[in-house]
Amino acid sequence: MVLGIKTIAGFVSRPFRRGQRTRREASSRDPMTQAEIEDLVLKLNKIEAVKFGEFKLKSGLISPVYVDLRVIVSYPDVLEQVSRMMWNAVRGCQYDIICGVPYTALPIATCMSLGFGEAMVMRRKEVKDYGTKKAIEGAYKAGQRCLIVEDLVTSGASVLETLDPLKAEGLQVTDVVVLIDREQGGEATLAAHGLALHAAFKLSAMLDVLTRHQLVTEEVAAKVRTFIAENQTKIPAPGAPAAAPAPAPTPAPAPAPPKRLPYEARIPLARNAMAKRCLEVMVRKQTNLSVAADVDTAEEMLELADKVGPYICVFKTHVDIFDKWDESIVARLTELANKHDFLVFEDRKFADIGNTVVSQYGGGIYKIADWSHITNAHLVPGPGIIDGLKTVGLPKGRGLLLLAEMSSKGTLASGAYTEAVAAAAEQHADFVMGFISINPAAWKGGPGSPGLLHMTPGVQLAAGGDALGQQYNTPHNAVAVRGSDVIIVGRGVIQAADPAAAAQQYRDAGWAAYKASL
Ligand code: S5P
Repeated sequence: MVLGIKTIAGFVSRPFRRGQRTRREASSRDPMTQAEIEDLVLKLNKIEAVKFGEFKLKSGLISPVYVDLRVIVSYPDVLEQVSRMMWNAVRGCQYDIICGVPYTALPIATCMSLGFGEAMVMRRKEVKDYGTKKAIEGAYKAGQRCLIVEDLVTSGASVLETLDPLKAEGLQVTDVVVLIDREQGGEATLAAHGLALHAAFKLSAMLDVLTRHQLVTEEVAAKVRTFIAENQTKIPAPGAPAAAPAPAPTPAPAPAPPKRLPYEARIPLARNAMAKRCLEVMVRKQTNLSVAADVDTAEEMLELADKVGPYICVFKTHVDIFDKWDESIVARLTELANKHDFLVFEDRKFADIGNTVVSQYGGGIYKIADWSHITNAHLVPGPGIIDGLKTVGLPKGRGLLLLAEMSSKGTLASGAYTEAVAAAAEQHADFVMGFISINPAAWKGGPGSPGLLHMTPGVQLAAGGDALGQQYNTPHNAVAVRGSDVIIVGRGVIQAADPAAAAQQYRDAGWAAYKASL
């Protein structure tokens, strides 16, 4: 105990010896020197907080660089230096309290608090019961200014997860400090949310130091630079080349229940135009329900669309089960989609080589790409199927869902197959808007980037199944436990005596599950 006190006292005294009294005397902070950055980068390299090689990220991407600052808790000198440099990085910022993003940044924020007299609050990572447990712990008042402290920023998603509960408590948040900016679009995303990013240094500066000291070869450095350039999280400008999404920084397994960014926070993270539009509809109409119109005739389908339209974000069709199909049906369906503000999803489940799916998607009797905002495909043939569908769908602003898992008993879409689908989605996120999935919270590499949507079939108010292998889960299980974004309900709605009332019931259940999992 005595030893602990001595250590803390020694630490506290250091900045004061340097002429730094309180954080309010902004000008008394040391400007960061190149030598200091160099010194810390070499230390981080030595303790293996930064590694080079091949690392599978949460998103499924293989990254040539891996930065994991969790290890610094075991090196007090490094932890002290990190917190001092981050404190110096927010010279001139005005704030009353600081809040670390759990978990890696918590000890850093604590050190800033101890070393510089910063009052700190903590965000709970899991708030099990909204009624009794606070999302933010500590002493604070609404209207105070809060600085967010994070170890590194990639897409900015984890910072945004902390921003919302702080704002919900009435705190003002305008600045974020990180040790390392991975330069993958996080700064722009945070700026779009009114947050200024302050980084002690950037990943490129770290690479420069390590190459200069011959700890990393020019070849590896070039590989990392290419990876960073090609994996930007920013939404590309119209006509810009496709970019894969930013990887999450750690390959930790997804927690249960899954942590969830609000749909609105994911809109700027979606890089496919239809994914963005779908999230916008969901937020606007407060629904995450898709109805599967598995009825026999086109007239029944149109009638159903008009009835359930107000409660859904997506209307799913199987065009090849209707009794007829022509341009007037397309026109009426399109009119209903506009009237009720929903998207049409033709559940075609393409599964052929790229060259063939081009004709199947764009031509034939159905000309699916002309009227269906969304379609889906299996990845069994390999990535050529995405390339083929993309040539037809991307110019029309369409979105593709990849079948990563299926709801039916004995499905072969699991394990390594699901992982490969997740990785392919990340690589083609300009056109792939998300997945048909069942339990993304359990995916080995995590559920993928927050810009991708998960739509889940096999949903009814009571769990169970049918005689032909369909397996049902409840809306709560699908959304709040298994991490889905959109529930797809067929017979639960279409076989109800009053499909509109049933749709309303499923809409309420799906939305309540979403709210509970925020
Ligand atoms: O794995 C899947 C994928 C899909 S798209 N399992 C499914 O059931 N579907 C579709 O979802 C299926 O084709 C049907 O249109 C709907 C489920 O209907 P329900 O009546 O069982 O709710």
